[in-house]
Amino acid sequence: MISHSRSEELFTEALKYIPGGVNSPVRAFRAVGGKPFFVDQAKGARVTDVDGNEYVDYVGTWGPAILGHAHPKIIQAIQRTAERGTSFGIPNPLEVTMAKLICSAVPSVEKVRMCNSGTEATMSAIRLARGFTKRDKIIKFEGCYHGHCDSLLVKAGSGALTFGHPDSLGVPAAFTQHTVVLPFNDLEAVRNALKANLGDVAGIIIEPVPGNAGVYLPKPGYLESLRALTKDDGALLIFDEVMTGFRLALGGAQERFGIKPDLSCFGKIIGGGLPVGAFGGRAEIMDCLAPLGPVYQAGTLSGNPLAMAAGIAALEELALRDGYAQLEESGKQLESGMREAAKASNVPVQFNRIGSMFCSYFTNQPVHSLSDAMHCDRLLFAKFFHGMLAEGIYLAPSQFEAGFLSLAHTGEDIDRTVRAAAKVLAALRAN
Ligand code: KE4
Repeated sequence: MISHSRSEELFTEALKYIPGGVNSPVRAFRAVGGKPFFVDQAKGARVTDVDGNEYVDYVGTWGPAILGHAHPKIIQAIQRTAERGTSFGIPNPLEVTMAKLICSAVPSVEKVRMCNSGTEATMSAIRLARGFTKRDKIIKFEGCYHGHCDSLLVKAGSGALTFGHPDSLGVPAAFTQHTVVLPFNDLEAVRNALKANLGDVAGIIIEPVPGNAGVYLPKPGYLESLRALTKDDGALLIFDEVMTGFRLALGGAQERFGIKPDLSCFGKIIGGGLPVGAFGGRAEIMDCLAPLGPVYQAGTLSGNPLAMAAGIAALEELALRDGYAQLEESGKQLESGMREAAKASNVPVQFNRIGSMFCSYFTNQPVHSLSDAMHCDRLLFAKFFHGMLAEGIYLAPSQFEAGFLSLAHTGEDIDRTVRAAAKVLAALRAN
């Protein structure tokens, strides 16, 4: 019998001092019930909780752990760098290395500015788009999550969606009056919104592959049409690649789909597991940023040597190994196994995947948008989640989150995951 007694003690303690006992809502297991476990350590594709239970981890700290946890090259880079100081607030050579790595991997990025989270990256990109175009409106899409900055926390995905309040309390209407929210994969809605706000839209921000309402894909031609529509209108196309960047290809979703956005946002993988964000794009836009231009943006720890060293080690290892072919193979193996398990169990599951990002939607309808995803049976997902956890497989604790494969997941890990899914789905069917 798996014990969670130490995790439960810690959670009780945490609840006294931390709202909800967690430092980020999605970790609280509120969407699936039960209490979160506390991690003692993580290595490769495994996390081990404080009670000694080990899990195959498909959350990967929500995306950064694409090489697996505690990759030796990242740990060595952090150790070596930390001995020379952790933060200077003065330019350091690693910032130049990181900037060159991002610009060489993502051709649409001619210049890039580091920050400390994905939220900061998207918040800053929005301000920059408004400053560059001298327009106020921003178009975003239902179910897309761009972090928790006020003007984008509208019909957002991820935790906001999980807890059923996609619009957060505490955000005055005045802060979101310039935010237009549209359904994803609906070009007519974009055309009409651009027409209704002619000359007022500073930018369209989008997760090119939404990973914060599960995982669903842009319909063929959708992203290309957004590129053409924004070019005609003068609005900037902003790809939020905090999750997809360096995940779906070294050049992110924009490489995979062959699109050149005007601005791109990054995070997660480029920090090698340390706090990081970045936004970049055409030099004429980026040069509007202080200290060159009138758009202010700053950060005490932006470009700090530790996060740079960890991120550089991660990106160099990714480029060296060209791990994307391996991630595609692992994704294919997981997808075919999960589809087979679902079919054999007769439980309605739609398994969506692109590269190493995936989601099992508990519905008998295909999922191409948030409204499709909302038909899912969340109770069934919760039972599946806990059934898999009991089998030693840790999935994202919400139907509205993505799962991630890493280069540390082996074929045997995936086979074990598929066997567990077959067992859990059969039990769900039986009850
Ligand atoms: P952060 O501020 O959490 O570093 O990044 C915000 C963000 C921006 N854009 C995209 C596409 C993102 O996926 C995220 C953050 N993703 C969530 C996972 N769904 C982070 C997990 C959490 O909130 O704890």
